[in-house]
Amino acid sequence: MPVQNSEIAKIFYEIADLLEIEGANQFRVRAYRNAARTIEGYPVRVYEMVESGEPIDEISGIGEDLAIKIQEITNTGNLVMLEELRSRTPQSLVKLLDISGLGPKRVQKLYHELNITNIEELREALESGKVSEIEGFGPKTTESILEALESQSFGKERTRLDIAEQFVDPLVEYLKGLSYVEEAVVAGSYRRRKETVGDLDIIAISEAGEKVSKAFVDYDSVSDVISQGKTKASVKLRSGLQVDLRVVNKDSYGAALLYFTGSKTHNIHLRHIAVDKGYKVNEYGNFTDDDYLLGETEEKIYEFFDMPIIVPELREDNGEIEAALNHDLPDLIQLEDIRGDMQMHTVESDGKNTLKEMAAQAALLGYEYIAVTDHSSHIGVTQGLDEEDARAYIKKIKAFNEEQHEVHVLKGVEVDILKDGSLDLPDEILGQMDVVLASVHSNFQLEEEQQTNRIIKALENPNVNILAHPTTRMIGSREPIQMNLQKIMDKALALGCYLEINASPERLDLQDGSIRRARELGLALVISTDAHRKSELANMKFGVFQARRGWASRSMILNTLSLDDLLEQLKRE
Ligand code: DGT
Ligand code: CA
Ligand code: CA
Ligand code: ZN
Repeated sequence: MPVQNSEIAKIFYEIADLLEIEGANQFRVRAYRNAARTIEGYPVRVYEMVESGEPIDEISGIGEDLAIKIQEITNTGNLVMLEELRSRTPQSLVKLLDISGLGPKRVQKLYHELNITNIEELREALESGKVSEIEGFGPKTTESILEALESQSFGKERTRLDIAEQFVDPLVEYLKGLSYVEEAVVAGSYRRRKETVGDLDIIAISEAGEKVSKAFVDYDSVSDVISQGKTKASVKLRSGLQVDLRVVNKDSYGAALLYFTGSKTHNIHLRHIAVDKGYKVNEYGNFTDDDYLLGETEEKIYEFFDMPIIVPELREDNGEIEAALNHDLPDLIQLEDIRGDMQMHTVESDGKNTLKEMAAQAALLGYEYIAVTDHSSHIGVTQGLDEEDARAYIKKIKAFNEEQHEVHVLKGVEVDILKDGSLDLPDEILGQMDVVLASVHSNFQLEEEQQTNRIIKALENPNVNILAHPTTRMIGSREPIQMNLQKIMDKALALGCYLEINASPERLDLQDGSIRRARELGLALVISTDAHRKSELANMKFGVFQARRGWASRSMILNTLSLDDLLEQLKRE
């Protein structure tokens, strides 16, 4: 069995964690963690590069030393260095790092002084009072670790961003509506716009922490109270989603927002910069010794580090801190930049609304154009367009545009890529479309080479403009197909076609790492909702969040162009 990128990444993640527990140099730790992330999201299987003799140290962030280690992993499935690390430091300690409040230093102490190697042993030692006998584990610390152990359920399910969103607004409004609450916002992975969230983290400003905490646990949809204190509380909503609340005063608002927005690795990187300068940062503010310096806003804290504010979507310690220090952060795309939507379905296939209804809704969103892209007929489950339907449909769109509406409708189609890479509608019909999306909707199981070739063959058809939902993954239910995305991106670039960022919150396909790769290659993308009813046109924001997490600028997203410029870009030789 060839070694997958995810397996290489897993080894490097573990090395980073173990080195950190051992107290290794931060740069070394970060190098492994960054390499893990790069390889995890790398569009080509690294073992294939090794096999074919392609230089892996040309992957950004992979130096000679890491390249040799990767070779060892792909050749043997193992890494001697990891075995050595594990013989010094038990692997199970890594799990303890997930407990909030427990950093590498403390984990190391627990191991050396009490021989604690896992969560069960930790719980026992906390309860018997042994932990509080160690230096650096005062009553406050042990209490907060115990609390974290109770409130964090390890390995629990994650919730899709759009589903979490449904609970966020009413809850935040409820808190803001309390007379003694000045401000309430959601931090955590939700604010970083991750595809899924483990729980919600809310920060509230108030002088009356205990009252806020009480009101929070009394909120209508709360089903369980996990903990309730003077400045914090933790609950489960009826949906099963956990929500953590922190109440802070104004002076600490920025610090708390920054800290609880995370990510953890972003925080740790910032803290190291502070320590190097002789300061301390935590969720209460920036300090010299014990003197509070600042912490009111995130801007002030970043400014303190000589950085412009870093938007939450970038805070993954994935190069954004270095970029901020160089004043070289990417100029990210915004929802307001989008001038049209490039994929949607109507009653002509499996959509719920008519062309007119979709166009009217798009006008409300302020769009200049939309592409209506009903399915071809191959998909058994949906009522797709056959040749005859497609001709009638083209006429219908022409007639619609002649009526002069606010929004111009592009004649489009989402044509199935058949097993052999041919397309489900004749070229003569595809040639009459303004935009042709090609999609994989079947034969997900093909092995990588066949799958890749099939997709490339489809792109080679000069009528095709966009590869829609490129990896076909569905969040939480379908893995990406096996494909060489790098090869496909290279091909798209050479042929003058594009890839889609599908904004449907259950797809979000491309993923952030692949978007970042497209950016490096100079390959433009489109963001489209794949709406099947008019309300789903509002999902564009999820695609924009995803694009931002992939460092995408406006200039690499085609549907930020005017209609004329867009049509120009869609032309193929
Ligand atoms: P999630 O909930 O799994 O989707 O991910 P997050 O990022 O929301 O993580 P969560 O809820 O455990 O914690 C919220 C933030 O609090 C996290 O992004 C960073 C910060 N944080 C939590 N634990 C630690 C820690 O031990 N050290 C540091 N520096 N920050 C932490
Ligand atoms: Ca969270
Ligand atoms: Ca949390
Ligand atoms: Zn589709």
